[in-house]
Amino acid sequence: MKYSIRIIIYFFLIFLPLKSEDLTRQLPIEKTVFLKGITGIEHYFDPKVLYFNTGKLYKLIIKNISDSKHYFSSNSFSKAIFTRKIQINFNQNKLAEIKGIINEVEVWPGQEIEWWFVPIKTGEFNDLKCDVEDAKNKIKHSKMGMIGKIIIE
Ligand SMILES: [Cu+2]
Repeated sequence: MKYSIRIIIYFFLIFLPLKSEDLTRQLPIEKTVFLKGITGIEHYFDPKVLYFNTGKLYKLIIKNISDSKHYFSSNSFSKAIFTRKIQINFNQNKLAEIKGIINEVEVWPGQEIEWWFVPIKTGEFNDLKCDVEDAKNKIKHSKMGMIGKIIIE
């Protein structure tokens, strides 16, 4: 009898940690990417390289501190993650949550959004770009240097 109780306890100790959990309900790891630049001169992501790990929940704040609107667009990255939501805040209050598959976001000057996601696939994604056209010289921001890389390990 004692022996079988011990077996049951061992069974729980071994298999309980393997119980699956909802990965989208973890405490998020916060990261910020700034959209920077001056119309007619330069546009860029800061940092230009973003790192993430699979299985972790991230809250990526995409913050536009420039004088132009910008895209944060990477097709291959969007296929390597599960998006929990895009959250839009206004004056520290939640304004909206958008759910579903997101490929691209556009952020206006002085504004920011939060992209909540869990990376599910590893890889090096070189297609991060902004294809907004510069209001002065009519060249795409990506051609003026607004490109970047996302690495999921
Ligand atoms: Cu741009």
